[in-house]
Amino acid sequence: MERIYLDNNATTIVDPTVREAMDPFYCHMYGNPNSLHSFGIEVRPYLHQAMEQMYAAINAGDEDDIIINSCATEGNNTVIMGMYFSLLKETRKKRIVTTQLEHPCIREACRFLETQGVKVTYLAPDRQGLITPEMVKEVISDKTALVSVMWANNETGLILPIKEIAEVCKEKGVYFHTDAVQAIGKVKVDMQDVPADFLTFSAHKFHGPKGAGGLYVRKGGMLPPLLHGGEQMGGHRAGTVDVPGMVGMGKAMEIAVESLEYENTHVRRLRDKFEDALMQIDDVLVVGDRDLRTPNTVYVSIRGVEGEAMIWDLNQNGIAASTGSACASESLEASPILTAIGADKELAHTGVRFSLSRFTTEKEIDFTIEVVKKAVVRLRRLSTSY
Ligand code: C6P
Repeated sequence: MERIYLDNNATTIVDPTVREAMDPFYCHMYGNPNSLHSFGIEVRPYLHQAMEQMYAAINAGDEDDIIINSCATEGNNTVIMGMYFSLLKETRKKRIVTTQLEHPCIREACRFLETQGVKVTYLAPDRQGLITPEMVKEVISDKTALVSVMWANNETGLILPIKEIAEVCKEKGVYFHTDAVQAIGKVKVDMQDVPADFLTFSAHKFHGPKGAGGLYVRKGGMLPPLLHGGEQMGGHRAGTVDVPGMVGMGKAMEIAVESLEYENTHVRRLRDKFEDALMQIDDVLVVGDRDLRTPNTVYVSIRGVEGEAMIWDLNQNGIAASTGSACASESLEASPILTAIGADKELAHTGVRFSLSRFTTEKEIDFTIEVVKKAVVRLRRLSTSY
């Protein structure tokens, strides 16, 4: 049975070109870039090139920093914990503003800080699933140190008005962080246009390797390190640099930006075709206006069909999708986003996320449409509530 991968918001296939770029750094050029001998020296130009690729991909300024780390969870924790030690702990600024839409690595880091006396506001999305600049403006006070709002939501694909939210924070003199994990390669990310202080990304979400991530830090906004130790990353993140990971992330980011047009035409067309077919089924709700979403994502709720049951039927047919965030896949809680946008309890248990990529084919989408239609008929027949 051929398998079909429609869970690209969880992780992506490594682009073969990226893998090729990484390959020499495992068994051939394996030196530690901090070493003074030829093994170390020979890898440095490749790291420099990877940095250049990342700077160019997000249009970072020469005086800005990108701290290479292991994943978005690390980047996001570096910002939340770093702000705690540099500002929240020692000054009268004791507040963080974030949203109910954030990934657990923001939410749980904030919850931990609440145990340390920090006050956190978790903004609820509106009925469209969005956070507006006005909502942010309303809750910022002179005690707010940091606002953290994701650029694109991992479950719904909804794109938040990050430029406008960043501008509100700048106007109010508050640090602004955005988790751009689901935005890179899907929307244009231009740090000259968006006045965010910190931005997080993770290579495995844009066809790069797992275990490599980055944290953009605007000039002058340096944070204390999360990992203390050696002088790597200018002392901002200790630990030997994962050379293949960094090279792969640079290459993947370059290709992701070059593929933006393709994502927004070809991938979008396949997504829309799939979504149109879903909408032909009775009692189906797709969350969020499609023009406000990343071009690869559909989050659908099918009345009478439990999300887990649909995932099981899809999996039996070789199709991979998810009920939401991969890291919450074992939780039987109702989807927080469906709950937040006001879906009733039954509907909130029926969310299924399909996320495409530039490697998804039309044939795969056509096959998936047929499988979903059959699964809906079968599962609704078994349902006691439909
Ligand atoms: N979301 C999903 O299925 P890591 O794994 O640390 O590189 O990325 C964490 C992360 C942070 N922010 C956002 C918006 C994310 O989507 C993720 C990962 C996956 O939705 C796995 S839980």
